Amino acid sequence: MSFHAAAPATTTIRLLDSEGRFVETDENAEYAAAARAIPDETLLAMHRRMVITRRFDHAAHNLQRTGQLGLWVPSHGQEAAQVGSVFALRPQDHVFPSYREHAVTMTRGVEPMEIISLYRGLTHGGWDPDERGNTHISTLVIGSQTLHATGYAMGMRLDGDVGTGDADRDACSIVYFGDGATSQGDVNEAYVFAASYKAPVVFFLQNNHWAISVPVSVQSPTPLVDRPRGFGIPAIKVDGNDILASYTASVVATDHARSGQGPAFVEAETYRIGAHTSSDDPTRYRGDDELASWVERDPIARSEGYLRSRGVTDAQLAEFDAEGEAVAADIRTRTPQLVAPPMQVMFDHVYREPHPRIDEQRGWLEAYEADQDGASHA
Ligand SMILES: Cc1ncc(C[n+]2csc(CCOP(=O)(O)OP(=O)(O)O)c2C)c(N)n1
Ligand SMILES: [Mg+2]
Repeated sequence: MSFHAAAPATTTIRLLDSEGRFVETDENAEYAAAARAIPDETLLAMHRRMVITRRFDHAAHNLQRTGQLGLWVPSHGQEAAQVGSVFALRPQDHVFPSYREHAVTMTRGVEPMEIISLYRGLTHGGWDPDERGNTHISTLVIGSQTLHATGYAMGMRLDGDVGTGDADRDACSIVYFGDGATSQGDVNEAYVFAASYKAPVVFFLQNNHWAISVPVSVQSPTPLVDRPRGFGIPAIKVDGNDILASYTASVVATDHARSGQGPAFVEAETYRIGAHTSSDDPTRYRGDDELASWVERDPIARSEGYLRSRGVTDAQLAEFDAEGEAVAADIRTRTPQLVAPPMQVMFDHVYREPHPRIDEQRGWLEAYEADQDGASHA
């Protein structure tokens, strides 16, 4: 399915209604055909990942409320957008997440405790992309990861890793960012470079309607999906709480990028059910009715409805709940046991190679600590 032919520009691709019933229309026909071909094992694997992430997210939030984490960034409500997109990736693709993509990073092999350690303030990002499915560390500087992903994709193109037709070689990068990030200069510069250099990068926007307390209507008078089109990047909007739409659109977008035709863009319309972070109180700026209308479109309930219509049993679904509970129990046990590393490690990953200014600062700290030690023994 070609990106341009896939659907009219004004369509929001939706394949599951709020009860999880399959919806087929003239406009979504190509996506519907692709969705019907998804094997049951993939549907189950995606559902499992969503359920585990939701349970992990709640447990981590509770750990923050009991003082075990410095901060938590909830992902509740955005599971289908994240899981559908990451399941479209191949091992050789590279992932550039922001701070809320727990389902994405865990699917690529990041350990739950690595995410927990980050939000306990014990690491600067804490994993090696080479060992974690080419998952680069979470970027908290809004939008800057779009440039990292674009630059990486430009390199992939220079290396000849696009358009060879070899499924194990052709690669793309995917970058996750939010509606608020679209207002950053970095994001728009990334669009320019990606389009000009035909970089194999997929821009995956999770429009969760809020940038902390600023509604998306303030970010742009035009639909966000129209912006990349102005830069020459083909773009599609999907119901981001619909796992089938998120997955099929991401397959189309990543295939487009890997084929050498240049960047692609997916806007997944979703909603942040929880607070922006554990430091935020959303009742100060949004109403109960808005929240309730999105709770009704819960991505996990819709996926579950669809799976049941395909004959998945209570017992199978209960297994995923049990797995999620085991992950939650594990982080509850292990988080209080985490040990703070020596202060010097904060210099370790500033640069990949040794750097004289960093060595100088590390040396200063060591001398200072030795001096303090000496003073306390005097
Ligand atoms: C460059 C920069 N400016 C401001 C901030 C403060 N900040 C943190 S999160 C956020 C809102 C981001 O909203 P959005 O892009 O929609 O992502 P979401 O949190 O909704 O997932 C802001 C302004 C930041 N981290 N980096
Ligand atoms: Mg947002």
